[in-house]
Amino acid sequence: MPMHRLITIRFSHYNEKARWALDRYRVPYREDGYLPMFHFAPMMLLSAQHGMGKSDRVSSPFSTPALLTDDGRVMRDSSEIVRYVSDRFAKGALYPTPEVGELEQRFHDELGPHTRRVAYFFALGDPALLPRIADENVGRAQAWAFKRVAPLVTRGIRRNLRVDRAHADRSRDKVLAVFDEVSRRVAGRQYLVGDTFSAADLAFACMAAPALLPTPDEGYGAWLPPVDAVPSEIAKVVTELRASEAGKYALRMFATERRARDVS
Ligand SMILES: N[C@@H](CCC(=O)N[C@@H](CS)C(=O)NCC(=O)O)C(=O)O
Repeated sequence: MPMHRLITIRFSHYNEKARWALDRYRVPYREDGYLPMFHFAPMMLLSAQHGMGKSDRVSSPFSTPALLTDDGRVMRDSSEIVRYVSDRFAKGALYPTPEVGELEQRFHDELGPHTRRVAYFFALGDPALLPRIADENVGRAQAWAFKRVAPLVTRGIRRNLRVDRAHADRSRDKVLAVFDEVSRRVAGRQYLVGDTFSAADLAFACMAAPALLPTPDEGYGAWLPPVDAVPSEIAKVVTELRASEAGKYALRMFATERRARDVS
C-alpha cells in the first residue's frame, strides 16, 4: 500500500512540526531522517523529480521537511504539511480560526530561526555535542560518516545561518521577547487560541524546542541534547525559559498533546 514518506533533518524543530501533525492523526508514514548536509542528496533527487522547492528568509530550496503523500503530492514546508494533515485527516481541526495560521507564520518567522541560531551557537562550540547528536538521531553508517565531515558541516552552518556570538546574542533577545509575549498570552489559559489545541500551539511548542530542549520522554520526536548536557551559559537560559509561563505551556503541549497521541 502506498505510504506517506517524510524526509527530515531528524532533530530539526521545523521537521518536528510535520512529524507531530502526522503522528497526532496516525497518518501512516515512513521517516527518512538525515543529519545536516546528508539531507542534500535526497532533497536534490526530489528537486530533480518534482521541481525545486521555494526559499524564503528562513529556508533554502533544499530545506526539510518534505512530504511525499500516498497519492503522489509533494510538500516542502512544515506549515503546508500541518495544514494538509489537518484538512485531510482532521476536518480542519488544527486551524479553527484564521488567527491560528497567522500565529503559526509569526512563530515560523520570528521564533524558529532564532532558537535555532542560539542552539547551534552552543552546540557547534562544544566538541562533544555534535557526535552525540549524530549517534542519537540516525543510524550508525550515517552517524559515522557525519562525524568524519563534522568540521565541514560546522563551517557551512556557521556561514549559512550566521551563527556567531553577535548574531546569537541578538537572537537570544528575540527569543526572550517572544517568550515574554506568549507568557502573557497563555497565563491562566490552556491554549493560545480558543479552548482547543491548534496549529498555533503546535507551532509555538516546536519553534521553542531548541530553547527548551525537551527530551523524547517529554514528548519531542527526536533527540536534542538534554539541559544537563549543554554548556552552562546556555543551560542557564534554557532553565529560565523552561520555568517561564510560555516554557511551561510549551512543555505541557508536548506532554499532553504530543506524547498522548490518542486523539479522535
Ligand atoms: N519554511 C520551512 C523552514 C524549514 C527549515 O528551515 N528547515 C531547515 C532545518 S531547521 C533545513 O532543512 N535546512 C537545510 C537547508 O535549507 O538546506 C518550513 O517551515 O518547513
